[in-house]
Amino acid sequence: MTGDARRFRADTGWLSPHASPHKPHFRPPPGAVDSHCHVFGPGEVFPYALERKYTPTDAPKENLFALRDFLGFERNVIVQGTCHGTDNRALVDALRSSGGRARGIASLGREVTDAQVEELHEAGVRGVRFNFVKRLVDVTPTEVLKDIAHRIAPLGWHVVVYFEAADLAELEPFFAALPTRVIVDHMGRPDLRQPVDGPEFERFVGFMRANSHVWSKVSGAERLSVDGPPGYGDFLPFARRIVETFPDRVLWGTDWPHPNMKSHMPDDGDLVDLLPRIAPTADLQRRLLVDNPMRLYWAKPYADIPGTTVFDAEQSRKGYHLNMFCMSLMKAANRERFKSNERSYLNEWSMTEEQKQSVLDRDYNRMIALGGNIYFLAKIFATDGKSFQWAAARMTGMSQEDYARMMVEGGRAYDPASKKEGA
Ligand code: 0GY
Repeated sequence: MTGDARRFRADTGWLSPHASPHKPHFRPPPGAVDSHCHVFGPGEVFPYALERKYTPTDAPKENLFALRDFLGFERNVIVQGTCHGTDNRALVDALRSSGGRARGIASLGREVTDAQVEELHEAGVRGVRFNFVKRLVDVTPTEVLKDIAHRIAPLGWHVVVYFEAADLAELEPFFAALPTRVIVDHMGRPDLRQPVDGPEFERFVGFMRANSHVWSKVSGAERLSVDGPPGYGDFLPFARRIVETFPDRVLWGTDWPHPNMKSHMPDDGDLVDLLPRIAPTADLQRRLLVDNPMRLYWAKPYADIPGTTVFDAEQSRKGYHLNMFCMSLMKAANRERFKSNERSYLNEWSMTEEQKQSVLDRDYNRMIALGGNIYFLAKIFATDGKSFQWAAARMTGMSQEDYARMMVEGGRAYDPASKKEGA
């Protein structure tokens, strides 16, 4: 392509993102993820696709990352916009520049090679987007989409789907049969003038209820609301119903830079301020903004090794004060102070209440889950006059004698009930 052809002019009347959103009053919990946003271009570097249905103003990664920090988020999930077609280069570039703080959802054509999919995975892509909104794309036949879904499933990726509420009935069997999790953009675009318990939204809730692999983004207030800014009042009961009914299957995102908005360009601070009204408790907020997206996008491949917690950087950060408390017990004077009043000594450390309680309970498995490292925790049981063997037996729920015999006889597979090696 020549230099000239790379100069793009945004569509007439195109609305650019808000230049100076206000600082949200709501502070997202630590580790919050904006799970639906885009990067567009810059067109000079990453040309827009020939088959696009709109030409936006550039919305580069630098602006997205600055907004992330300003709004109080830590991570992004960047969704390939239709204006880039199946050319994921702008997305990959943003992911690679994010220092591991962004994951991506790509668009793939049937011609994509396994090597290309591997490369996308390595860059941080964790899903593929199927778009059924006719004003945005020439819809791809479901047979092709099914093939793609089966190719990406072994990587642990999922499928993000975007469709209009009226098309759910027809698409439902296809979504139900997909071999991966299915994440619905903007609650399947309900008509907010209809009641929240009316037939259209009941169909969507029923669809989620019947399909435990289906999740929803409770985003898109600015697109769906008829009431409009700043409160987007008609959006709230719909989003809140989904959050309260499916608290472990919801995500939220800004949808920056809000492509194709015609009525207004939202202030992203207003959108963040809707969160406590969509997810009214701290627990729901943490699941929506941290736990769910982390599970979906930053899951550790070693997180489910039975009986093992890998002491990685995250655990180390989490357990820092707990482990420093343990190290303090190296000094006899500190051991004395701890033994004379455990609670008051623990209160000198900026540990969480849960960490303190786990120490008081001598619950070593809990301490490990909360970031404790056994080599530091050893200072606690040494202070109690106990050995490593005593601690290991306690953590596995065995007597010290059975534990010792198991180790002598070759390790974990020993079954103390039969006093023999297990299967
Ligand atoms: C959204 C919604 C829209 C556009 C796209 O990829 C896109 O072009 O997602 C829309 O126009 O409704 O989620 O950003």
